[in-house]
Amino acid sequence: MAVLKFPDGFLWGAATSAHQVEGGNRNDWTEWEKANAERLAKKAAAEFSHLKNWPEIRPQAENPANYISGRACDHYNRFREDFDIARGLGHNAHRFSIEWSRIEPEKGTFDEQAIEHYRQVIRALRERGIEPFASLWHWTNPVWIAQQGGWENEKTLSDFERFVSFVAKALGAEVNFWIPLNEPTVFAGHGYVLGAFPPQVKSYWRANRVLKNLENAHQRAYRVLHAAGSAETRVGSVFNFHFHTPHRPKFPLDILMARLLDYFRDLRPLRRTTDFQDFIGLNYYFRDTIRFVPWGGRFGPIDVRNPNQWVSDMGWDIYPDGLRHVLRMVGEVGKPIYVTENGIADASDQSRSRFIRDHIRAMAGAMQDGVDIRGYLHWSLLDNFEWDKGFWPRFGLVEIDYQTLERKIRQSAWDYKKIIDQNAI
Ligand code: IFM
Repeated sequence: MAVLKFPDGFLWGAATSAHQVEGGNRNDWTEWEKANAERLAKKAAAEFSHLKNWPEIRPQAENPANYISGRACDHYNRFREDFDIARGLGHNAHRFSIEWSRIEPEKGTFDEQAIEHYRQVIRALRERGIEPFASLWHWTNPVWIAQQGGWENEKTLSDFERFVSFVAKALGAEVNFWIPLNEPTVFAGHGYVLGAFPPQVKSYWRANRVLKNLENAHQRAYRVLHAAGSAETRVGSVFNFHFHTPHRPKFPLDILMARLLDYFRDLRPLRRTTDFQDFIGLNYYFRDTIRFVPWGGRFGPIDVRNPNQWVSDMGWDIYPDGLRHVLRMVGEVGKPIYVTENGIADASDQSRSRFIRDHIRAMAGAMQDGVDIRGYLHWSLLDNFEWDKGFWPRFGLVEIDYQTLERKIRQSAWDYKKIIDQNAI
């Protein structure tokens, strides 16, 4: 196979989010975890017993403690050790998030120590030659925000703007790449359509209001970050993209449904905020093969019929070439793209090296097609707390022993390093 070279200065690294790795948080998710851990453990069999690895995950998935984020990876205290690992693995970029509930635990009360913590995080990255990508909202909210109605309440827009402004003034000189929001459609879909995430609403109408508010919040954050930043400041939110492909490739209704999902599930908030994105953060995980059905599909007339030849521990249909497709689709917007997440739940680490290689090859293919891609951040640096699934899904380049908090570098992390060192695939 031909060797594909990446441009000099291409960014390579990994991503995390505060709630999933830090430990010791107090936000709307920690409240929800306490209230829902028993329920999640009870319904685990119904949800996951079809998975091949059910016997291995079962003890954890049926244990309520699995659903409490607790001390997570204790990354809040061990970030230097973790960044030493990232540097040793050749990373020159890292995405992390700043936890709003730490910075502003009560409305209008800002915690200087918390901001100092993130200043130290950013400096620790820079000292190791790693470019920080700072997310400002990765799904968690301070409890007081949830109490006032979260993202359904327009007041949250000005509250978020004030938080962003505070962070931008404090850290604007130290960060070039800002990500105001992570995956707004996933948040709205899981929290307000499927009812799987807090606040467990099932209403398209309310989901739509949340999405609109988030789009608006992004635009306000964009202005604030540029006003407080420098000529180097770059602002772009992160969007998750699925590869939707028709089950019957020539059947018009399957094609139409796949294109509708592209738009409503993935593209809409991006299109509505394009003028306020200096770059696009693109996340890609799996394929959904779409079939029109008159009734009873996963989304009404839309059903998902994946071939599932290669599945992750979570049952996601892995399809590396889908990354090339979504990159080409998003490339049409005409902004530079960073792949800000791409990864696999793979506890045995049997598939991760191939996953990384095949996806990076697909990304290189999109670059050959003319798409302007500037970096790749793998999800994730560490095993972490996978939201309503808890701790059993293992996404890390680095394995965490949750008893001892020992870090163990997986073989796939070294295989990824080879690609990084060569800057080629
Ligand atoms: O863990 C999540 C992350 O928080 C958002 N994007 C998808 C990842 C894997 O599910």
